[in-house]
Amino acid sequence: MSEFFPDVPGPVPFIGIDGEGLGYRVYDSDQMVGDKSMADHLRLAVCYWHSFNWPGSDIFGDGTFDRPWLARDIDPMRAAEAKQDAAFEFISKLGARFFSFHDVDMAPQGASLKESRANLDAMVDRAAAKMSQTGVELLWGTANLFSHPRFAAGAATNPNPEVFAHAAAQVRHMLDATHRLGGHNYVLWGGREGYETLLNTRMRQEADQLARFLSMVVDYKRTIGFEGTLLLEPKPQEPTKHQYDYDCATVHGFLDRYDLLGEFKVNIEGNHATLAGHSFHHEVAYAIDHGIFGSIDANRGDHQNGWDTDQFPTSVDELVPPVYEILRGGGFETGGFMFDTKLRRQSIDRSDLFHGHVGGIDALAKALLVAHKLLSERTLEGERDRRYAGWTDDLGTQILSGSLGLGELADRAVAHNIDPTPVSGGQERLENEINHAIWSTS
Ligand code: XUL
Ligand code: CO
Repeated sequence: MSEFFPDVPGPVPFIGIDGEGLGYRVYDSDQMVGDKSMADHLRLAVCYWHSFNWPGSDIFGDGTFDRPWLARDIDPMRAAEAKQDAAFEFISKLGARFFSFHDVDMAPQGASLKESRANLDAMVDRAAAKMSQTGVELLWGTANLFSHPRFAAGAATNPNPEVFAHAAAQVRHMLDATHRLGGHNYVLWGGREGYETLLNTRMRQEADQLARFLSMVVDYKRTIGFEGTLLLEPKPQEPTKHQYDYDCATVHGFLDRYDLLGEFKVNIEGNHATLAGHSFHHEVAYAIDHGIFGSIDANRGDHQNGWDTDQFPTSVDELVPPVYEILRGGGFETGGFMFDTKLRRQSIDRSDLFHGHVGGIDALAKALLVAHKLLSERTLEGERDRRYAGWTDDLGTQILSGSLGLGELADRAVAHNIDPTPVSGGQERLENEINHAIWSTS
């Protein structure tokens, strides 16, 4: 079998900061950072769709990339095999431990659900063999419930229950496939679980449908003994005007309302956080603090654009805070950094796919080193402890334990003339500490 990336003959090497050519300048997979290697901290994954199943088209223009298996005149199963060969060649040369895929990325859709299922089963068998040859593992599987016209008005939230049923068939099958491949997680991104206009929408009805769908997924997971984590991926809009899984706090409230807390965690995407009007830092900190953190889709947006550009995450400044919160929370359990990233349309050399991933991985590795330093020196935790110290003293613990009511507390405040002196939040000093940690970490 001929190689698709002959210009990258073997595994991408670690070349160090002054190295030349294609290689990792910071990411040294076996280097220990605290008690874990870089590879074990970052749990890197490549996505099948943007990297192998997208021709480089956009809404104004055709595909620009050299992806021969996407040509129209090839037999669909032979095309899927060529794509899979190239994907596994890439993932192993890159040295990533994991990959992720949608059902429709890996196998062509047939004329019926049965035929689609047979196609996917054949490709999953082939993937299983590739995985055991290369040691690559599945971070997560997912079903594409947004591309086909039948899903234009949503999948689980569609006004037509037959669409719900079709989606159930796809999800059941992808859960089976993910389980068969030893997947560590299963993702549901509700790309069209939302609305285009409220004029024709019953929001409460759609929320009930979505919750019912998710409960069915939980039950089925138990039936087959799948032990991976179920993840919901928040996004506020695009493609729909409004998406119900808007951000982490909205997903959290939804899970609580429908008694599904504990069954799902979140898969946070950097660019989805910024589309929701939050920072990536905010979304990760929220999830860590509320016990729903699961995994990351690593990418970034463009500060001038209001859409999902899915660029490679190259800004260490932007990565340090979220990586810090992940470390503070104890790191990934079943999740990882999955590169939900797209090349720019002009990046047409085959090796550009390597450059994009290598640069993003190096930026994450640098952020990891800085975050580890900040955590081990307690730069932020020391500050946070001091700032909230009152809540571990008598007054704070009595308020939080519920032993004081509003009247008693007010009486105490009046009797002692409680009149606290404002203290500095020290924001600039802390921002400088972060910069110092970035500049001084090698
Ligand atoms: C879309 C997105 C998806 C999900 C998987 O914005 O991020 O690729 O990650 O369906
Ligand atoms: Co994503």
